[in-house]
Amino acid sequence: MQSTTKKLRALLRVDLLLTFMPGGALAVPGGDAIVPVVNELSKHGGYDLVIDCRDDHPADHSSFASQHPGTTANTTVIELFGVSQRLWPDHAVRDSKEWQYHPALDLSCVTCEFAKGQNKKVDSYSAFYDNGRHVSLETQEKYPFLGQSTGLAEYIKSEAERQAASDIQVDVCGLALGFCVSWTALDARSETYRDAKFEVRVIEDAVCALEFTNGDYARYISELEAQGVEIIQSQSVLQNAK
Ligand code: VGL
Ligand code: ZN
Repeated sequence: MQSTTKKLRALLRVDLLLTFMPGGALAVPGGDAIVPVVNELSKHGGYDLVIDCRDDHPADHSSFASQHPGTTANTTVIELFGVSQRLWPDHAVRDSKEWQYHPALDLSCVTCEFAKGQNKKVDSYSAFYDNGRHVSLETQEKYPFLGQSTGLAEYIKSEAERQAASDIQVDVCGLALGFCVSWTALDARSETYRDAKFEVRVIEDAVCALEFTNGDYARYISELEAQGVEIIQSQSVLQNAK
């Protein structure tokens, strides 16, 4: 008898919101150029799950420089409940215009959406867990709200079980490399299913980076590769889906 093994394949589309596009409050230069690539992948990449991950902040989120007098957006780094926090311009405020998806983003093949960054006390770059996940146990015990799951890992694993898949592969695209894309990919890589790590890939021509200093891009890529995240191009996904 021929044995068949199914791999569950998920595409995570990170933060394709107006707020991160040129003209938005936390614009990623060139961020809108990836939208057609993301659409193509979503439609023709052969994915079992296409998941939108959405930054979803209250207006007084503590990652906003506006909440901390005397600080500068994009530059100042503070400590919040024991977690290092770069401060940002007000962005992705729930129900605001900029919280909407880019109008050219195809939503027709989206399986579901996961929100992050809803708790004003802690930021959430990753679509899996808030930024408090990586602090010491001592700090987590002091601030028990740190390190919450969004439910994304549980959802992907339950879908894999339901579809009788033996492995899970997660592809990550969207904005911004270095922050939400990288943290999401690295958290995915730390997950296991049936005793194996998730296979994780970042689709390089379907992401765009927020760079502050020379060499940031290369550093982001090497940090991903060091954790076993594969860097691939959309063409190879589309070719293999045929
Ligand atoms: C992001 C900073 C703050 C991102 C979100 O999408 O990369 N970066 N919130
Ligand atoms: Zn944010």
